[in-house]
Amino acid sequence: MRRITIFLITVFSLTIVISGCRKKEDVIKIGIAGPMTGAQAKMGTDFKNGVALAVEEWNNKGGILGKKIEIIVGDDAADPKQAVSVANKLVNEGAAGIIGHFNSSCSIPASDVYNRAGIPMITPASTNPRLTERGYKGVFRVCGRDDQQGLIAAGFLKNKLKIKRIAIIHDKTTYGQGLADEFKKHLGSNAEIIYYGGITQGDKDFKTVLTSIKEKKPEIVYFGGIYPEAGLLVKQSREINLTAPFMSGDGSIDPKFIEIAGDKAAEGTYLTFSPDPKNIPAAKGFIEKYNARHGELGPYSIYAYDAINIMLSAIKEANTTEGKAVIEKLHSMEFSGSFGKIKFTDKGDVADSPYVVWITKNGKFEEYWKP
Ligand code: ABU
Repeated sequence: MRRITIFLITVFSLTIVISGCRKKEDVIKIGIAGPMTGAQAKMGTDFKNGVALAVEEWNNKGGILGKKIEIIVGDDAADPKQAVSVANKLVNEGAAGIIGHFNSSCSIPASDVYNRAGIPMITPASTNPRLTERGYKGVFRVCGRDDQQGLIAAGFLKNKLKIKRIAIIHDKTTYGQGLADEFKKHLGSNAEIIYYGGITQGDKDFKTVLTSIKEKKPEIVYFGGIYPEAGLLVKQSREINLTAPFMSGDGSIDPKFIEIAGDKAAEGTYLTFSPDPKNIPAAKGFIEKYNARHGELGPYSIYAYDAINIMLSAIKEANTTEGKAVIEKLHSMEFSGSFGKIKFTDKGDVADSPYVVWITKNGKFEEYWKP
């Protein structure tokens, strides 16, 4: 009897182990990482929505390598320490690749984890140059870089607005301060920087710093940071009658910025970002699908869609989920994305990533100036 019991327990345990292994191998897991909660949760949601649409399309066509694709979501809450925990969790759960993170301050430390694990990551949105300057072969981005974005913002002030008295605020993050510094560097000695200083992400009252900036009579206020603080800065500027136009980067170009600032206060704000995808024929199909399913496109929904499509195409072409082979494929392949052809440089940046200047008008963003 005892023998039979041991035999049955062994068979039962083996069945669990085998079915557990089989379950693991039945799907290809891709990790999606970004701020899913907190003030920047809209960006994480945009990522998830873009990625989910692509995965649905792939799964409807049968998946890849005979397997369905499964998304595993990691919420970094825009916090660098949480990003590292999330990265370890996604690796331990068997992610074959990562789409994320949003914040450069999260993507950079998380990429150490993915690099050690030998799996590729493609960020749709992290623009700080340092991300792809550390020699990690498996780190890619489909967006541009802040050295390119800062150059365009400075060129706009010099060549189009022709103004010189500039106040610069940043949010002390890798992205925000990095972008502010690139902008300042490219302004050169012609500009008069009448204020340069940081605020803290998550703070709600910026009237003290704005009052001190107002006294210096800037012709424009530039902000390196993300839309929650950008919206409050613009709203509170107008409340204290600081009327100088406001300019920011890709981290602020979300409808939430206008919602927080209010239509009237946000009117005339300049923002650097990539050209309007609505004018790009290859993006039409995705935009229509996204609008029908989720409403207005977020700035990085389309980048997330392209990023996952590139990752899945590389897995398909490599004919394996083995990290080294997929990374090699990502370096060698050319991909037709929503913005046109995408080819990665040796560093993992996109070879071509144009920036233009947008403006807010009547509660909407529209393209305004091309260099
Ligand atoms: N590039 C927009 C904000 C995300 C980041 O780079 O931190």
